[in-house]
Amino acid sequence: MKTVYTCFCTDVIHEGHLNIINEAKKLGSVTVGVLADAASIRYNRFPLVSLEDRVKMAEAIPGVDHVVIQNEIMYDEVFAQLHPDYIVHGDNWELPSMQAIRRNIIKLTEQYGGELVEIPYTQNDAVQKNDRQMIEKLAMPEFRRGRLRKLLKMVPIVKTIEVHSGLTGLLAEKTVVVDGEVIDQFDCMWISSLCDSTEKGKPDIELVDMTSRFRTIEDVMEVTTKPIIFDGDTGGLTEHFVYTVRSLERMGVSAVIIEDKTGLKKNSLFGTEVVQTQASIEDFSAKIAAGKKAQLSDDFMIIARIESLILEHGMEDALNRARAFVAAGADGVMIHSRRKEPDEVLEFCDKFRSENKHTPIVVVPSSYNSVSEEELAAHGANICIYANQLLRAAFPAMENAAKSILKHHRAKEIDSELMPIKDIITLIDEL
Ligand code: SPV
Ligand code: MG
Repeated sequence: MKTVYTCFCTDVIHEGHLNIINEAKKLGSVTVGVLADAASIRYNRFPLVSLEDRVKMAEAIPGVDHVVIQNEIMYDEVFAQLHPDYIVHGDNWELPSMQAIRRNIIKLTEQYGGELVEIPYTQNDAVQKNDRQMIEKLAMPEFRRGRLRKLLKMVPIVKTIEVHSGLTGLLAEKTVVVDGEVIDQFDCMWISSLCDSTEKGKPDIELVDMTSRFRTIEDVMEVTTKPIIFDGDTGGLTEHFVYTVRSLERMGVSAVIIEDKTGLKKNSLFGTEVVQTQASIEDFSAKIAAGKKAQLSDDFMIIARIESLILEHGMEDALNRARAFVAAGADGVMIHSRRKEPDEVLEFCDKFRSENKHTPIVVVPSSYNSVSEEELAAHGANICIYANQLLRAAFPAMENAAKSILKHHRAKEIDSELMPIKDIITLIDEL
């Protein structure tokens, strides 16, 4: 009997999947591969249903003979282990990521034998509604909030990009890169105090109030599903911070990072060029403990940001603080540095990890930007935040356009460097 293989990356079985199984059944014995969590996240979207339950769902489909877990998006392992006679797939190959998969399957059939059978993709109102409902569910506060903790267990390092508006949120949500056979996208979003303030033409000194910062979160949340880490600056007064924690939880934010500074906060990238005061270990620990006490949900995280390296107070001070803040209840630590090289951050990670195996470490490689995610993960870092790149990319492009129009007294000269409005509009979903 011939063998047939098809891969499912879905949280619900709809008529389209049943159709694929029906067609597959006509060709031979059917094995369904359920795409594993980490691969699902890279390729499509975050699973709403556990892998175990997705396997059970596939097993329950009439006509399915075997169910296996497909660990990678590409089919190399499938061909090497199962040598299927047929790969059955819907003919919906529009996205570049889908085309890369198709190329991979064709390459493997040439290498191992076998045939790709493409079935007309079922696209009706019910299937589309199903899809929209899944996206809607992913965006709900209850689900979105817990996603960061889940991601920390699923991926080697949580890749997080700065967003400061609905549009930048859409970029974080939808940008997918296909590099040969590697497909990747961001896991998470960072609402930076620097970029949120700069976008409003204000300095990054806790001047933009929480109501306005929350508005930015709402703008991003309205059009995205990925989890959010909020830059809470110093957290403000402890008496105020406890309210911030509740508001963020209610909105569906996954984590707040607060930094151990007191008085007028300035941006860390100024380092010791400006006057900045680190909070005492006791005071900052009390703020963390109060936040944790106020927190109602189990999945929200309060992460303590340590400014000892920024303020040149030394590695021992940084490590002492990390120990104290974790003891006070912090769910993670962020270590920041403004050196050009990653050495001191990697040293911190190594030393902290040697005594604490599990508390997540957050890093922000803005100035030490030559370090790779892989290297950071190898030293025990769990979340990598690209804290300001989208804003810094936009500003020079906008300034350039403004100057060109002023210089030429018309917009023709700059037009070739601008994105067509039609392309921008396709980013935006209409109901
Ligand atoms: C931010 O993005 O606002 C941060 C990171 O706090 S940094 O600007 O490097 O201090
Ligand atoms: Mg900040």
